[in-house]
Amino acid sequence: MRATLRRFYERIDVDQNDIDEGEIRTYLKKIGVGDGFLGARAVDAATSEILRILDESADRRIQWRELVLGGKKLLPAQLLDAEGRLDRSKVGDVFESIVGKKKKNRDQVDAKDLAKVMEPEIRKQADSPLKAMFAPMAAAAAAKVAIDAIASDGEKVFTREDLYAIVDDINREVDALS
Ligand SMILES: [Ca+2]
Ligand SMILES: [Ca+2]
Repeated sequence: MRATLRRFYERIDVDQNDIDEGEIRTYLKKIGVGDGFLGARAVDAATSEILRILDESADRRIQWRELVLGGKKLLPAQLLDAEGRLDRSKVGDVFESIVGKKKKNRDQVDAKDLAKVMEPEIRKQADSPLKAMFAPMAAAAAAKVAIDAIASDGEKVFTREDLYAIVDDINREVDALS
């Protein structure tokens, strides 16, 4: 089954009462953000980053509305148009740019492929040398979250069709709010 923003939200919000900090941590560990060297630090950093970009109301919880309005920020920034809306006409080019240098499996993107594309962007946005130093770790975490949001249920890779589907799904949810 293709991914939807609603099912992504429900995977994280175990008790069906907003997404809280503990649920973010549990979720990040489940998708492997805490694996390996600096794992605990990666979970802390990714939790703070997710709250920073999504928690508009600053109550350290993510309401469904906040995910709908901010969900696009979990996807590669190149998908956004000048108005900050996800632009489905960019999906083909963005997908090509991610698989660009791959030699095999060019019809699918995994977390490592995506981290390579996200790292320069994260490094550019880092406001201190320390944050820039952790760009590879941040990119690896962001890529794992993005893969989980975009890939079909149970998959660790996404295809061009998956990317079209989640872009359409998020835009539909944004329209449904207004
Ligand atoms: Ca919850
Ligand atoms: Ca909130």
